[in-house]
Amino acid sequence: MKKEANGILIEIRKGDITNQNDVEAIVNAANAQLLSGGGVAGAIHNAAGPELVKEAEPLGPINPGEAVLTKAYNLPNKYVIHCLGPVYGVDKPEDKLLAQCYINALSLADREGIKSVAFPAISTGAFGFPAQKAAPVAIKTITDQTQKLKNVKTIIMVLYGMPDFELNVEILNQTI
Ligand code: AR6
Repeated sequence: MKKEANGILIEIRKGDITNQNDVEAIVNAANAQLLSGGGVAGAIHNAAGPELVKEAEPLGPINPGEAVLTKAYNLPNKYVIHCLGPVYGVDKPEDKLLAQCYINALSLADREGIKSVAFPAISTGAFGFPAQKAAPVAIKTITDQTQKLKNVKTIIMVLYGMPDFELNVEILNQTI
């Protein structure tokens, strides 16, 4: 499902973030130490290979809402943008910190001249942010940021499961 805002394409996809062959940068739902882990981070590090952790770990630790950039190694992308989402109920205010992930990832991508960015649903797995609360924050923040971006032309949300995919489609339809 695709919509346009300020000349930028916003797409909702169902799929695996490590399998986005047409995207320049994918976003990692990282841990503070920028190590491998479970969920998205584990899948990204497994697919990228051991070079990724060598580049990423010295850039950490990062704070909730922060984003840093590395190469993507064996992934089919050029870059990985590592974001630390808030742990729900711990890092507050959760909504603001989650929005900062999307804002900082997109502005970093834009500064680097990156044209397409794919996000997973940051914080909605191990970090416990309810999907129904995270989706409007993600979609609204992405839509707001389209006013500021010069280089990024495509922003994709990649949802792993059908309920999350349908939820994000509904929220995008309500937003634009
Ligand atoms: N592609 C797309 N989405 C995925 C994939 C995938 N391959 N795998 C899981 N998801 P999570 P967090 C969904 O836990 O909540 C890690 O251990 C998943 O269903 O990856 O920010 C790190 O090391 C969920 O909806 O990220 C951190 O310690 C969403 O992606 C911690 O978890 C995010 O789930 C980060 O937790």
